Amino acid sequence: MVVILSGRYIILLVMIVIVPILLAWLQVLVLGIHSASVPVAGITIGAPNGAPRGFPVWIRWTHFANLLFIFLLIRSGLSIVMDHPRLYWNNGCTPGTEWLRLTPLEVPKDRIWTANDDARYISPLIALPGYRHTIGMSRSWHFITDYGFIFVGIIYVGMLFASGQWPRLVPTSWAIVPYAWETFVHYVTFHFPAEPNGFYAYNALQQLAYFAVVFIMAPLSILTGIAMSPAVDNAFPWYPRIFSGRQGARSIHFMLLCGYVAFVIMHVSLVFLTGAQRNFNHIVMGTDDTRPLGLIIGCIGLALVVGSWIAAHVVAWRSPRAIQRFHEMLILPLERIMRASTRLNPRERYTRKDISPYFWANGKMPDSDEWKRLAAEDFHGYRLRVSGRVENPVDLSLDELRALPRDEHVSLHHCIQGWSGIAQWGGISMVRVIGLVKPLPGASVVEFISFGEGTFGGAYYDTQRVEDLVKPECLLAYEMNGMPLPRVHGAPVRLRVENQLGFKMVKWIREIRFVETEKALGDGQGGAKEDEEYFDLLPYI
Ligand SMILES: Nc1nc2c(c(=O)[nH]1)N[C@H]1C(S)=C(S)[C@@H](COP(=O)(O)O)O[C@H]1N2
Ligand SMILES: [Mo]
Repeated sequence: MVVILSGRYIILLVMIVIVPILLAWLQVLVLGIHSASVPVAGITIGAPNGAPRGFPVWIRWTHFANLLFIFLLIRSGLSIVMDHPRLYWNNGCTPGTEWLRLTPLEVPKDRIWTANDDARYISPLIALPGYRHTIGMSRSWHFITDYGFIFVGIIYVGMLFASGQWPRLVPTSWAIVPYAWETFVHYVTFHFPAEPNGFYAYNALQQLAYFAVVFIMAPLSILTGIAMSPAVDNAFPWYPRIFSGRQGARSIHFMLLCGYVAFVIMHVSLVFLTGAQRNFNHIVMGTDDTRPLGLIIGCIGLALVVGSWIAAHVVAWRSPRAIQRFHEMLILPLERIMRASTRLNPRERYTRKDISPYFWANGKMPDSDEWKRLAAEDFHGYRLRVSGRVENPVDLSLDELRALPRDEHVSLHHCIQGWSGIAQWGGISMVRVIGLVKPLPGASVVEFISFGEGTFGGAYYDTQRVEDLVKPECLLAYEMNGMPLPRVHGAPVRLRVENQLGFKMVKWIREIRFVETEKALGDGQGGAKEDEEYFDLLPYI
């Protein structure tokens, strides 16, 4: 895997890592090492009467469950990030402005280079499910695991406070900072100190690290995760701005992933370096002794965790549809709420000056003769047919479409792969189209059929619920940034649904049909991407 970090960030990373280490060495050379033991975090984890509390059963089980989930999250997260292996701080994802690139490729300027072309391979040994462009399945795993991770997190933090164990993790005095520094100096200058017995108390640096993971990193992962949701971002455009935009949120989300990996490496190393047998008994058995049992059962637990990666991998490849369904079942309640809530309606808050200088393109350009012929004559012969279960089917030329009332908005586009971009879209609202054709009772789903092909051939199509189409800012767009819709972006007409992910917005629309259900179309999953690539049906997140 190639990692290319932009110059500024190399300097920053070096400063963050090297400077403290140098300072620690300097301190030891000038002042010597203070003591053979590191300061404990100022508290002892005893009950008020001084009796030790140790590791009750809920700590031990949540610790294990967390271990299971965090690895599945990291592994599926790596598959997700490789589908658009570039990280930015700007919403437009302009090539060349990445601060981190996980691909050796520069975006070619002399030909069309889609986001799908840009996806990279990652080994299934480190990612779930790995390989190239497996984002449908990796997202399903990521979101399924999210439920577990958040559930365990709530139990853990709740119990931490309910049981009075919280002083284990939460620093109560600023003295923790110099103490933690002192501990850091010991470690990086290889003066392995005498450690407090972790059954009763942690050293200051250890406490700060645990505190940071539980109370800073985990909540920040959840918050930045939410900031990548199209429904949330287009309903509350102030929210992603907290993280300097959707790409800022994505960058921070990835840094946190790296943070967990770094934490796991250090945590596990220290568990082994400071007395594996005793430490394993603490967290596995809840006893403070040096019998081998904890280590043995602990290793079985670790084997189960590794087994979960293999199992998740096998299920992803053998029964992807089952995972897709399970994911769908879990998010169904959320989907209902998001669909019904008018508070989540998209609300344009962007202005023309926010328009991104660059906008990635996606999908295969149509290469049917029909589309090429139409394109060659600037779509003069194009007719958009809207039919199916409607009272009044229509057949409109581009000029007729343009003669209808025009709507426009500036919005943030969210591709499932991770990139985004702000553009202005002009066209006719779907509400007006619906008013024109008058759907018959029972026509609750609308199919958009493209001139273009899906990833594995066959016409690209996708479906929408009528409830979503009547929401604000849902357009049949024939203009982008004040110009006729460019060919790569879907000429002559494409769909815009601002509370959803990009793959729902069919480009190069040939035909629109009102139907009763998506079940009778294609493989019945609601669209080409859902059928073939197991994309999720909750496009709001
Ligand atoms: N016909 C068709 N429409 C499509 C696609 C496609 O492959 N074929 N890709 C979708 C995806 S994944 C995205 S992100 C958007 C991209 O729109 P853009 O090329 O204007 O950025 O189009 C959507 N519409
Ligand atoms: Mo996309």
